[in-house]
Amino acid sequence: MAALSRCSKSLCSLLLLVGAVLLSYRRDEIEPFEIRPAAPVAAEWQAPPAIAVNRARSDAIHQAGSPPQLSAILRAKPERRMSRLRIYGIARTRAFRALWMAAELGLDYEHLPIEIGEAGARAPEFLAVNPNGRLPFIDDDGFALFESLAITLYLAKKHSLGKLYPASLQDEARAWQWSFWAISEVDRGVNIWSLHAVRLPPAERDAAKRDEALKVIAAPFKVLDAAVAKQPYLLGNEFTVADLNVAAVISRAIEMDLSAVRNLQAWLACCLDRPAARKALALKSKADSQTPAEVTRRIARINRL
Ligand SMILES: N[C@@H](CCC(=O)N[C@@H](CS)C(=O)NCC(=O)O)C(=O)O
Repeated sequence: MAALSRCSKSLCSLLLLVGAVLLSYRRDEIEPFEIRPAAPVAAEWQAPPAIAVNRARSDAIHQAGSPPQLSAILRAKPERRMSRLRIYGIARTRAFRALWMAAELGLDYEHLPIEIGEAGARAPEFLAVNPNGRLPFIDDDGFALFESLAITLYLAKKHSLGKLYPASLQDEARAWQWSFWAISEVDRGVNIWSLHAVRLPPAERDAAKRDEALKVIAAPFKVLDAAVAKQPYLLGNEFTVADLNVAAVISRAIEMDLSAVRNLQAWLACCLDRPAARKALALKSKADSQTPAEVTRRIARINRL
């Protein structure tokens, strides 16, 4: 009997030992996938300190007036210096998109028409506000943002929810759909076409690049043509941020032969005829006409167009 009890005791110890080994093995196995509780979220979101620092740097640029081009800009428009919204980028660039949206919304903003590259957006002063180094970017009362269509979507949602910016979840998603579509399907093609058909000096235009660009945009243009054949605007009967984004991205296509896509042509002309679009286009045309050939060459080189 005593032998039996000794035997069952050692059996129990053995089982406990095996159990402990198995448990520790399983813990080793699952630990990397363990889900830990998230850090508590503050009741009200606060801008991280870096953004405040950036705004301070952006203010410092204004006060110092550096680089020289910027001090000239500031001298020309002293009354606007206190605007909460600053739009950076000469209107010839994708800054045109942000300028159009700001005009649609009737915003009080300050436009800082800085150039691309080392002479502007990639100068240390501007990289401090926008490390992405490309145009456009905005500083909205300390909130820094780059990517042209993120800027237009942000401004429309902030100032025109339910009008220029759709109120319903599905329409909002369709506005994103068209915006991402424009950036990924047609932005580069239209840009290459415009450089090699219009903007570069005639002797430097590359016909092969121009024709290839037309081939690339042909299919997406048919998609857009069909979308605006069945209704006046991309989301229905009203002009929204979806129209502004797509029309702004392909605005230079107004100079193409669009006879194969008549609905697109009529829709684009209608969007670009809006008073706010005309205002932004006037800035863009002026900047285009003042752009020396050397800068146009640099645009083609930097952006590999
Ligand atoms: N996807 C970006 C593209 C920005 C972009 O490429 N901007 C051009 C001017 S239109 C630029 O800054 N190029 C000069 C460079 O990359 O240094 C946007 O839509 O904002």
